[in-house]
Amino acid sequence: MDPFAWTARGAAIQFDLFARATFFTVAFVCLPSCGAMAGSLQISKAWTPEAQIGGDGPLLMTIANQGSEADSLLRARCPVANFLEKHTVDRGEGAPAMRAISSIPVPPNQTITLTLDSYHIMLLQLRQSLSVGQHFVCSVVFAKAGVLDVGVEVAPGEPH
Ligand SMILES: [Cu+2]
Repeated sequence: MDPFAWTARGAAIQFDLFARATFFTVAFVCLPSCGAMAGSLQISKAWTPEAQIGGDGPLLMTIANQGSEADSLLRARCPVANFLEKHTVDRGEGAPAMRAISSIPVPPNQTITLTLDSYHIMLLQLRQSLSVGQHFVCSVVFAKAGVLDVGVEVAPGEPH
């Protein structure tokens, strides 16, 4: 066997084990749902609907900026998805359409809620199926607040 292929396969298996370990650890530590806080930002009610492996789905959450400076959500990474994008929804002529953007603005002294018809994060190419009640952790990176580890719940709607 080609040694490079073997190495790549070993790395993929290690990553998969890591993702599973993270997934199950969070399931125990983070019930029913986790809040995360860094600097003047607080994230709550992070959730995603159920979805099939290989599919896409929105990652939604509430972000409270209690500071007097604007921040912005630069990127996110979740063990359950191969890629993530930040999206907004354009409403021109015709049907509303999602569009990838480079960052999501988080204005000062405001609480924003990501929704499917406004700013949101999109999980692309899910590495596993997601069913209601599961939990996982995503890293969300902000320009000023830095990295927040956010517990995400798979839910039929916004958690209470
Ligand atoms: Cu989207």
